[in-house]
Amino acid sequence: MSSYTYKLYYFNSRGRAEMIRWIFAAADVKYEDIRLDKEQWAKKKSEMPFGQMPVLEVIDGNGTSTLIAESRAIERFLIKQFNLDGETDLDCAKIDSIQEYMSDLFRKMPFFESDLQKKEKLMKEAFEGPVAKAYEIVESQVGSSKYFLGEKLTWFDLAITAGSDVLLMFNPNLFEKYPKLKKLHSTVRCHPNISAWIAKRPQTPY
Ligand SMILES: N[C@@H](CCC(=O)N[C@@H](CS)C(=O)NCC(=O)O)C(=O)O
Repeated sequence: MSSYTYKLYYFNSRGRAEMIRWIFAAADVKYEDIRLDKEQWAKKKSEMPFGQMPVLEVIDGNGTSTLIAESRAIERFLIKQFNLDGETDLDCAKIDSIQEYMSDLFRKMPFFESDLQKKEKLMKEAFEGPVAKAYEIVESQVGSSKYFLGEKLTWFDLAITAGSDVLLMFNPNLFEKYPKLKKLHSTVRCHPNISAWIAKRPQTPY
C-alpha cells in the first residue's frame, strides 16, 4: 500500500476530478478532497503548475511535496499506485484503446453549448449518432464476467460508469439497447466503496 499522503485540489463539482475521487474510493485510500471556491482559487491559481485544476499534491514520508497537474496524469499515477490497471500488458492496452475512443466521444459532446435550443438538438444528434455507435461497440466487448475484463475491478470500469453517469443526465434511456453495459454500470455503482462514495459525496449539479 502507498506510503504517500494526498491532497486533491478542485472546485466544488464533479467535473474533471470525479474520476480521481472514484479511484481513491475504489482503492479505499484516504485523501483530502479540497474544494476551492472562486475567491480561494484566485489566490491559489499562481501556485499550481499550469494554473488549472485538478491538482494532486503528493507528500512522501519525508514531508516532500510534489504537485501533479492534468487529470489524466493524476489518474494514471493513482491507477499504478493502487493497482487498478489490467492484469496483463495486453489487458492494459485493451482498456487504454477503448478509453481513448470514449475520450474522443466525450470531447465532441456539446456539454458546454450555451444556446440551449441548439444544445438540445446537438445532444439528440450525438445520442443517435456517435454515442449509439460507441455504446454498441463497447457493449459487444463486455463479456459475462463481473467486470469489463474479468473479476478484477479496473479503472476502465470506473471510467465507463462515471462517464455514463454524465450521459445519463442528458439521456436517461442511455442503456435501453445495451443490457450488458447497464449491468456493468449497476455492478460498479453497487461496489461497496463506490456506493459509499456516491452516498457521502457533496451534492453538486455536475
Ligand atoms: N487538461 C486539463 C484541463 C484542466 C482544466 O480545464 N481545468 C479547469 C477546470 S475543469 C480550470 O482549472 N479552470 C480554472 C482556470 O483555468 O482558472 C486537465 O484535464 O486537468
